[in-house]
Amino acid sequence: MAFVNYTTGNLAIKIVYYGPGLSGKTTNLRYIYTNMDADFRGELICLETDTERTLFFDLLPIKAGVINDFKIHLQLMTVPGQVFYESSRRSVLKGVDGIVFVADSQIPLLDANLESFDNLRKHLLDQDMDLNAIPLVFQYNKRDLENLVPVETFNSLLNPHGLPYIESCAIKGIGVFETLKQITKQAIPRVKEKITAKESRFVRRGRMKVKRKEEVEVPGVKEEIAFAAKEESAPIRMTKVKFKSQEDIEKELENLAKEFTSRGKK
Ligand SMILES: Nc1nc2c(ncn2[C@@H]2O[C@H](COP(=O)(O)OP(=O)(O)OP(=O)(O)O)[C@@H](O)[C@H]2O)c(=O)[nH]1
Ligand SMILES: [Mg+2]
Repeated sequence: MAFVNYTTGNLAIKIVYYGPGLSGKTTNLRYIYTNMDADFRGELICLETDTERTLFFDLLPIKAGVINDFKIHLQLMTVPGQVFYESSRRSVLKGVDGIVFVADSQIPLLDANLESFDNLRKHLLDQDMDLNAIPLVFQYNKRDLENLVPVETFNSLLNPHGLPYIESCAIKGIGVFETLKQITKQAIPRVKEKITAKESRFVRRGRMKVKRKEEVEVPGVKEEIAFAAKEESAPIRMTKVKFKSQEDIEKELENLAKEFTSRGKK
């Protein structure tokens, strides 16, 4: 669930990039980082092994714009795809507001994609979340390679409900910003709904205007965001944390989520 701080006027929305190992999740975040105006994004935090595989998660905070006077922050996170990092994936999914499923389009990896998708469904169910009720976008990545799973096959196996999907080549940035736009377009109205429903139980609180019990406005949340991409890529500077205990990571994840919403008091 998104974190809202009515005193600072900040709203943090958590978007998780999920998918099998090496499908290109971290590559998406790196591309966004290097191609986004530095004023609009924070540092890229990567917790990875010596071989650059994601160990716990990657995190990229993004200021998605001020709408009216509500500041929207996106927390883009990836899970580690390697099968044995189950507990890290579970932790990262806590409180998720939107999911990008990054599939690897190479035919030999079809089963790995399906397993990862089942794994996602299972982790969400364990946390009482229904995959069908969460904003979801598919990214069929590595379309530059040969021997590819046809898009129709992916759609019939992973995406029978016809949700948005993007064919991408994340290393070249093709489809990366389009994916981000699609998921925020879905996630923002949902977050707005949830907050409205939740807060309607309370009377006047900070910046919320309560008219009648069920008629509550969350100021400044609109459905679509224009990302401030720039023409030249920035050199990548990221904070790499090599080793931490699972417990430390869990705490860090919670703090990070809260931290964004408490920044920049008005
Ligand atoms: N050819 C090609 N390679 C890609 C593409 N996207 C990512 N890669 C490469 O695939 C490899 C894995 O990419 P990552 O982004 O690290 O994969 P990941 O999903 O974060 O992997 P884990 O952290 O282990 O789960 C890297 O060598 C990338 O350069 C693509 O669109 N085309
Ligand atoms: Mg990764």
